[in-house]
This record gives sequence, structure tokens and C-alpha cells, in this order.
Amino acid sequence: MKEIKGNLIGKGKRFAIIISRFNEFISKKLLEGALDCLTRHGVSTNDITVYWTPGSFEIPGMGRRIPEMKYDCVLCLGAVIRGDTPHFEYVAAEVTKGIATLNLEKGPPFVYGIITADTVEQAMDRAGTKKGNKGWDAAETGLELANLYEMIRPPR
Ligand code: INI
Repeated sequence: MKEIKGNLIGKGKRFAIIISRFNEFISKKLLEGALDCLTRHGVSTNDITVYWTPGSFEIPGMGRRIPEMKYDCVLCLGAVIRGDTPHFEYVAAEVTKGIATLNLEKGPPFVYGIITADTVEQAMDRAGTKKGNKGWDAAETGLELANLYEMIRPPR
């Protein structure tokens, strides 16, 4: 049997993080979690570039424009929180679809680290309190994918 599984070793891996400033009090916590996870798994801070967008809606567009081949993985972080209007639905749907589309391209993996929550409390629970930190989780997924993609990359 042959089994292919990515490890979580971060040494030498280059990461881009695209993060939304909207609901920054939450997204900053996601960034802290992601950076903590990456550096504790051996990623050098010199190998991490953080790109800030105005909102989550803009994350996929930014993903198309960054020099993605410079990175082994791109983490997308943001928090979309339901308000009084259907705006939430549109933003959440577009950022989700956009990241999924980028992830199907032949470039690096794009990790979906977007919190979609009905309330601020639900979002806070997932940004370093009761339910862990989705930024950390996204980074861990990114480490695994960066290593997995490297294992299956055809020789250049
Ligand atoms: N952007 C978010 O990242 N989170 C939200 O909760 C949010 N809501 O609900 O409005 C949000 N809106 C801004 C949007 O992402 C765009 O920046 C804006 O529409 C301009 O294109």
C-alpha cells in the first residue's frame, strides 16, 4: 500500500496570508493564531507576507493578484458576521466561492479561514476563546497542504 500524507513541518515553507480589516477585532485574533501556529511549526517570519484587504469580499480578488508562485500556501482569514440585512449572505457566498475557485487552480493551496457567524459572540468564540482559533486551524491545514502538494508535485 502506498499512502501519501502531508506532515506539519514548516521550515523553509513560504506563506501568504490575506486578511480582511472588516471586523478587525476578530480578524486580528485569527492572524495571531495563524502566526503562532506557523512559527511554532518552524516557519520563519521572513517567509510570511500579510496582505490586508478592506473586507472579506475583496480577499479572492487579492488572491488573484498576489505573486502566488512565491508561496507554498495562501491562508485567507476574515470574519463575516450577520447583520440586519441580507448583505452578510452575499459577502459570505462570494468570499467562499472565490476562495474555492482559487483553490482549484494549479498554484498553491488557498485555505478557507473565514468565520461566518450569526453573532459577534459566535465569532469571538472561534477567534481564540471557547471554540479554539480558526486562524490557528487554517494555518495547520496550510502546513499539511503545503507539504502534501510538495510531495505530489511533478519534477520540474
Ligand atoms: N466584510 C467582512 O469581512 N465581514 C462582514 O461581516 C461584512 N459585512 O457584514 O458587511 C463585510 N462587508 C464588507 C465587504 O467585505 C466589502 O469590503 C464591501 O462590501 C466593499 O466591497
